[in-house]
Amino acid sequence: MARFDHKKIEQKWQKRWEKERIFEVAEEGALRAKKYYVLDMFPYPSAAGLHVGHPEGYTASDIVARKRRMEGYHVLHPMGWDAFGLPAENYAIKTGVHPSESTAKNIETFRRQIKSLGFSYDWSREVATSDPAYYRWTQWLFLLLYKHGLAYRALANVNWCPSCNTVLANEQVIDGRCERCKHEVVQKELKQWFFRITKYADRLLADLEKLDWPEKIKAMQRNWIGKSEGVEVNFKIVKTEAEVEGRGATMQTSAEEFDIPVFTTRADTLFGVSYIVLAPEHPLVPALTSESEREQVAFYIRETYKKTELQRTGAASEEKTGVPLGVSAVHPLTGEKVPVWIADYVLLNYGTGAVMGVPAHDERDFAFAKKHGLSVRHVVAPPHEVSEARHEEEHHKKEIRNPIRRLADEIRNSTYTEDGVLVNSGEFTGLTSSDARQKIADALTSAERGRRQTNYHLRDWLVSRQRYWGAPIPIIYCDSCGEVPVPEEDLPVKLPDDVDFRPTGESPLVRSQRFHKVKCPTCGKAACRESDTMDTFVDSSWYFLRYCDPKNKKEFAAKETFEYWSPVDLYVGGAEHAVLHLLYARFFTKALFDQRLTAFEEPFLRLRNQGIVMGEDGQKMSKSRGNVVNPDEVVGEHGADAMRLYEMFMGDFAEAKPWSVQGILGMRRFLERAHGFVGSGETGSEEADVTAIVHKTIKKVSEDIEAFKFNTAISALMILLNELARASMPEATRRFAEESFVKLLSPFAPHIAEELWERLGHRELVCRETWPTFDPDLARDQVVAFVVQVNGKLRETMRLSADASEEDVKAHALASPNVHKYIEGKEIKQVVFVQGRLINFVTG
Ligand code: ANZ
Ligand code: ZN
Repeated sequence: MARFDHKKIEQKWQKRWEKERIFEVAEEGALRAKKYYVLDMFPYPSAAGLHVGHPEGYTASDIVARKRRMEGYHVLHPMGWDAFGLPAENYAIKTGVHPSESTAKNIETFRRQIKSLGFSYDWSREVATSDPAYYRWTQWLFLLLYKHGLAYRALANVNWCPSCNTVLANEQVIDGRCERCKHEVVQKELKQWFFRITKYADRLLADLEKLDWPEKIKAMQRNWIGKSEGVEVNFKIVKTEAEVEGRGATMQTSAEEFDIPVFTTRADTLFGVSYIVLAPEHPLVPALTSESEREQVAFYIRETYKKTELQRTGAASEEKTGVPLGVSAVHPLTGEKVPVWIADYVLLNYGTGAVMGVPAHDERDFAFAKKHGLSVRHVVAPPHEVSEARHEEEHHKKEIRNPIRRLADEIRNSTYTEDGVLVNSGEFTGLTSSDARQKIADALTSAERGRRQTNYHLRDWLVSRQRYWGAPIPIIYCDSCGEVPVPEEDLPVKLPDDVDFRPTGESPLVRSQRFHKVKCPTCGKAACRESDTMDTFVDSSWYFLRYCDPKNKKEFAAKETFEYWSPVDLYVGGAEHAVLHLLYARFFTKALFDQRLTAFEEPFLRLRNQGIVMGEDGQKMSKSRGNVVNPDEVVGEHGADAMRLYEMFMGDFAEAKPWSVQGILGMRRFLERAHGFVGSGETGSEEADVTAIVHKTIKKVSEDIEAFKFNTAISALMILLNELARASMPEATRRFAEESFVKLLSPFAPHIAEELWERLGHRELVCRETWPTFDPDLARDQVVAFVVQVNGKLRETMRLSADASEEDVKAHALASPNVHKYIEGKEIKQVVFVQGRLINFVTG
């Protein structure tokens, strides 16, 4: 038998797949067949090249794609490049190499590396987001959203990285620092483009229920959307003329009245309010501020602008700064007056930008009250304390009239943030928190002092970037016409290549006169182009649609093909995209659905995330640690099939796991054994029911692939090979066994599988064969006759699975009338159980 020369085998079969265009799917004819769209998250073609983490997901999706093809589906399995982005631009700034040049080079490396692993991609559908033929449609999508009021420009306080000279999205700010360069982020007010994703908050939340996604990812999305149900409570502020004019406190003839709504999820704590606090930027602050406080208020507001949202909303333990406005607000139910403050821990753009302070039941409020000497009133007590107090009254100290009131008087120097039972809360005293929330909401509503309100934490998506290497935003500004969308026939708005893209704080595109200075498409007067580019998440959140019809010049996809392939049946990629990418893609899909451009509301029906591949030392792979594994070396030395098998054998697909050279050698040995055995005529001497073993393996491998348990599927293949090598069997059985083995192996190790298939005398490719099916009767576990005894006497025999548990066998035995009549009315003192053979009940 020939040596297992993986290089030769890989080249031979990769060439043949390519030449016969095996993995290209054409629509003609396919449109009536059942389809399966299996997608990988496309990579950013970094200068570092492919990481061994990439092929983990790619191998899994390839196994499913290959199995589906063998099951008779038309399979769309594409690959492309998330090619715009900062690293290429930063590299250009450092080295002078144009981003288009370095990106093209990186793509070439990635493509070569990915191809070397024998994935069954339809390369005729490759896309790159930096290609004008692609971003023309990114711009088209922008205009579509614009036309429907889903893209708008607004002045916004943005996170600004002074080192990268760019705006950062909230999620790119980690602990107040730029995700990329770790420089401290500051706030800056700029006109920015936004996508109105908040309009879809409720649908994005509700439709999660329809998806077969990891529960963890759904939970992260829910949390990000952050639906919060509560009440808006109006506090009235009466500013007397004395306060209005800053004159003597005796003149109170004319007075100004303001209604300040606050948003709370804890209406049950309403009687515990000891102050009201507004966000410093709240528009009513100047009007509310009393003369005596004006200076210190103005100073505090200026200080607030220097802080990022993260610094403002930090831990409760951090110092809670703030200043009083010198006015008071009226409690809507008690009429009591409480002071009004501003503090930066309250944010302007959530809820109403104002909060009722309840120090006894909220950590941040507590910290604030302690620092500023504000009162703390407990109005919710832990349920057990309330029941103890009640108990005391009934049984011991009859003289205590109202134990709940008494509890409230024991003001503790701490917070109680859980739900409980209301104390010291007027007519609501004694209610549980959840009852009280309803009753208080009703009371406020009927008194017209409040109303129920639902808020979402989700913010609109800030999409403009003051950078070069991205898709230009297709808008023109004209002095006479204002904001003018670029007419569709003028798309794409191409990135100029003569730009000095070194960052200065303004968009580099402004410096290309050719690009920036244009004629207004409406009136023809001199105008200028929007010079910001789009967040690369815009490019990468609709690419899965383009794969359906990647060469179409007239539409983003022809309706017929598009509706055939979409939505994606299986999406595989890293969990780091749990929130943004997946949420944005879902938003686009819904926006297109509303314009009747798609027939589906969710883009990815099934999602699976791979775990991270760590270095051999169990640490994250990084250049500085020197534990990075180079896929080229692994493929070169051990072969693509061994690498693919090992990626899948490492452990639970979704879990993080360390790389191991020993592990890959094990896979290599398995392949060598398969290469030596299949078609060799070599035979063992053991008697075994080979047919049953093969059927069981077909069942196991088929089911494990569906369940993403690739490691146990590979184990089953290894066991099968061992059994075959030991067994003696007739020629026909041997043929059936070997062919089944090769077919089952083929999605995992496609190159060697083709080679072995050929050796078995086939001219056709194994990847075009039919996936083997199993006979359920043969695949069933071995059945044996169990002996059931009562006190050592045979009373029954039962046919059960050889590995049935004691519990199972016991249940079956006791259910038999033959056994039951000897046991009835007696106590079972002991049970003797012999696996696969016998059960004996000993009675007293
Ligand atoms: C009174 C109260 C008492 C609160 C209590 C909590 C506990 P979620 O669940 O995130 O919606 N809040 C409301 N608007 C705010 C803003 N703009 N900036 C900072 N904090 C704000 O949180 C709602 C709670 O967050 C609200 O309920 C409010 O504090 C605070 F024992 O009101 B609560
Ligand atoms: Zn004009």
